[in-house]
Amino acid sequence: MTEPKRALITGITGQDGSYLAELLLSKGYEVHGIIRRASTFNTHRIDHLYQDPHDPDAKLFLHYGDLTDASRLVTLMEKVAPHEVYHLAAQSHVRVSFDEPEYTGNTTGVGTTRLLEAIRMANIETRFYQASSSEMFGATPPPQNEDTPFYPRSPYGAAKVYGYWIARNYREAHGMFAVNGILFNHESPRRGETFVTRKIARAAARIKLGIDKELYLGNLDAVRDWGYAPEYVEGMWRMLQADEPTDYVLATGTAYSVRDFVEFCFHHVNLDWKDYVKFDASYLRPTEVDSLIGNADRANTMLGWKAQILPPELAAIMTQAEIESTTI
Ligand code: NDP
Ligand code: GDR
Repeated sequence: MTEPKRALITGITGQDGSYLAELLLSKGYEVHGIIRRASTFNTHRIDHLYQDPHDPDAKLFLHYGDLTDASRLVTLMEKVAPHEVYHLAAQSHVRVSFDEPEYTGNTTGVGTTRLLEAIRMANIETRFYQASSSEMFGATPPPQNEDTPFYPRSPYGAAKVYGYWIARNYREAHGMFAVNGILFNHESPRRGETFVTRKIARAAARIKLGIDKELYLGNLDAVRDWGYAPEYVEGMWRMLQADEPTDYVLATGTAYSVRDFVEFCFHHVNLDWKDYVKFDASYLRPTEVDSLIGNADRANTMLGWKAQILPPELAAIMTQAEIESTTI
């Protein structure tokens, strides 16, 4: 019997990590995830996947570790010896990165170098996925593709540009199979509650159910290209199965504003959003990214990947999930 493929996922407790773990387990992989020690449980997104490690058939294994702890990353690479590494861990909140720029640089930026260097130090042959972001394009006008120049507008965006180039450098300098997936916003019912789509879907449901009375938001004019997260983790996997390593944009190619997304969610629960949405300047960013609209032609041609779920349906899925999971 051939040995199953082993994958190591950083950020397995996050939105994407949880969907990717599901996908890889369904494909027969042995999945290893790095989790942070916290004083409260932080594994709720993957609890349904938990397997007792004593079970001889167990396929999911969790290990404590942190992107700021280089020596731990080396011992983990040696121990797991993964065939594929999906590097998803990051301080991923753009607004928070203005409050914590140094920490964001240390984890989201230099954390990528620590992981790449851990692979080299452990002397293993592996394929590496870097979670790059449309935030790297920042102020460069849409449409954006793999050749669009970067102009980051936040400490988060700047840290991701560093991560992009260090991954490319390990590909070019050390011959590593390192790939940048430049992903535009992708959402789901598992999205963190402080990102705008989940915040809106949750509020629409809670207002409908009589729990909340209003929703405070910042800039309603920002335009984003929102896709559905489970489709995007499939794209990540396809990138690492290609014959040659290169970089790919994943996006839907659609353009809707935050205001449009508010309308979709409130429409789903038959409410007029104008009666409930209020402005709070604390949600504005010192420098905003006005418009991100991706062109995913390369992923379509080379990987056969195409987004299926578009923002109006996405908003309905997310709002319905909130209605069903909220207890009054
Ligand atoms: P989440 O914020 O949901 O998850 C982030 C993950 O990183 C969590 O598992 C978190 O652990 C972990 N993490 C944070 N800091 C550290 C650290 N110092 N050491 C170890 N682990 C850490 O992000 P998403 O799932 O949405 O995104 C996945 C990746 O893709 C991120 O790198 C993000 O920047 C990037 N990205 C996301 C896009 C999106 O639209 N979702 C678009 C483009 C890029 P814990 O649970 O303990 O907090
Ligand atoms: P983004 O996502 O910054 O695009 O980063 P977010 O949902 O935080 O913001 C999207 C847009 O909505 C506007 N906005 C608000 N945002 C939040 N969070 N809260 C509010 O109340 C609010 N009101 C208006 C923002 O100004 C912004 O224009 C996400 C993250 O997942 C990154 O990790 C990832 O790299 C990018 O998507 C692609």
